[in-house]
Amino acid sequence: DNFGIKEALQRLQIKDENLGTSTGNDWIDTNGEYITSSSPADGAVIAKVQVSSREAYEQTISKAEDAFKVWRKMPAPQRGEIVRQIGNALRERKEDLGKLVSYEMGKSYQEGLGEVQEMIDICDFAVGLSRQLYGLTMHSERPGHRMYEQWHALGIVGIISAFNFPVAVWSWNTMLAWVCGDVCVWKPSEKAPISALACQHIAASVFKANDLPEGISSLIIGDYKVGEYLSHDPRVPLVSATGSTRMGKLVGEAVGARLGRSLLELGGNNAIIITENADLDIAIRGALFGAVGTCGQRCTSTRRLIIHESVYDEVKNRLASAYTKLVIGNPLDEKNHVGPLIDKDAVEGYLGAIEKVKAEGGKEVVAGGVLEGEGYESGCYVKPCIYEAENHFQIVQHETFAPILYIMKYSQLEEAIQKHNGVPQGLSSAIMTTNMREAELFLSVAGSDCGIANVNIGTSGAEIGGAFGGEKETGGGRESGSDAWKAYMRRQTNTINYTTELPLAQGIKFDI
Ligand code: UN1
Repeated sequence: DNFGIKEALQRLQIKDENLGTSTGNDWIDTNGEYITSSSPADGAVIAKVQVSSREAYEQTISKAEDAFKVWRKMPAPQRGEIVRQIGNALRERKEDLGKLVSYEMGKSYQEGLGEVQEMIDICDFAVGLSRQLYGLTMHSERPGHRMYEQWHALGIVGIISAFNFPVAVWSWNTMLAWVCGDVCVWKPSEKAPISALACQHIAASVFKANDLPEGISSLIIGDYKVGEYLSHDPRVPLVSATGSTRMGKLVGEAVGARLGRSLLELGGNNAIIITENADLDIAIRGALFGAVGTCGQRCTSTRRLIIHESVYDEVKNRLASAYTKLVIGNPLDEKNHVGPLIDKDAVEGYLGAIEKVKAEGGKEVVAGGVLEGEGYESGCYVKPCIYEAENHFQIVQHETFAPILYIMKYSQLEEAIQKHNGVPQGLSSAIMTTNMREAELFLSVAGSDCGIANVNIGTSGAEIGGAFGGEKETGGGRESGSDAWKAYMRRQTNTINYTTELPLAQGIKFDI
């Protein structure tokens, strides 16, 4: 029965055929076409979902505008209470939702559970945040004047998310946006829309139980054309987009052309520097999970290892031997370490990258290939592989969303850092060293140029408490923890005069 996925789908209110446009508890029928979501685990159809139309989008936006007028006036801690209830609803459905994510996306069940845990964590974070949306006070230069700043809700937040974290990315955005007083319209990846339907049901049930209006949590389904409704719409002051750099440039340009705000969290090309002072047991475990976890389909996946020449052969051999122990198969079966790629297009991308690295002179350390035979019928299972490569190779400069690891040698740390930063992307990074000078140089302004820089842990698996995102082609946006909430609000500076005089700032005299 495929690990109880049928029952999980029922409990998550997923039918064989589902509408795809929702303002919460109301679902809009467009009478239009459906997309079919199949599992890369076994190739079976999970469910169908209807694509949103322009008219349905208009209805959604108008409900969202109405809802914003109510929601923004509710005190932030009360909005936090709603998010607390959503967190509890997610706790109740953690196994079901984790299973669906695993089945629809292909990540291991453990990682599916981990993804739902990230949602629960951001709910907890947002609940606390709802009492802390702090602004500063300033001292006015004028007597009898008071100055301060306050943060107001922004309006409708559009969320475009990717297939690889089909539910957590939505939650990092919505839970913050909701406590900030915004309403959200979500366009999930058309490659994992069923997981999104499940989230919408969970959130909508909480809004309903609290007698809140439709339009606080909305869902639209479709490909990039539906995403364009959001990026071109001046009624959507913020579009938060997670996915490829190609997609991010299109969204950023469209939103920028109307001077809206975009929050972009795009591709990475994450590397680990392994120095001669590394604890190699930790370095190898960190690199292994970073490179093959989620079958290499995290934006934080480890793509490059930059290894000191004195430990190069040992790292290479130990990693190669660890790769032989990887068990690849159905992600719902907990004995397997690595599941499938998302679809056959991704398999093509993986095979193409292997061709390219070979053509550019890369040397095979662990061979890749598509798996065939029993259990691999979906055609999406591939072997994680390792190539010795040069940092300047075109294919190494490019993010391939697959378990291909490029390894290279260095002799001086400065040179390693140069290689490390010598790619167009700047998301996550790590150094493996027990030497304090090496670690601090890597974390200094002359070190890693990424949004995330770690010491003695891998590049993936960031906690929600920190701001998540990166520089350069990664897009510059920050989601999740720290003060990332500020992107979801508008800042207002207020000056109040409580005297009978009217002095002008900068000492300007203007008397008549
Ligand atoms: C992503 O791949 O888009 O740091 C997000 C990590 C996860 C999030 C990844 N917490 O690997």
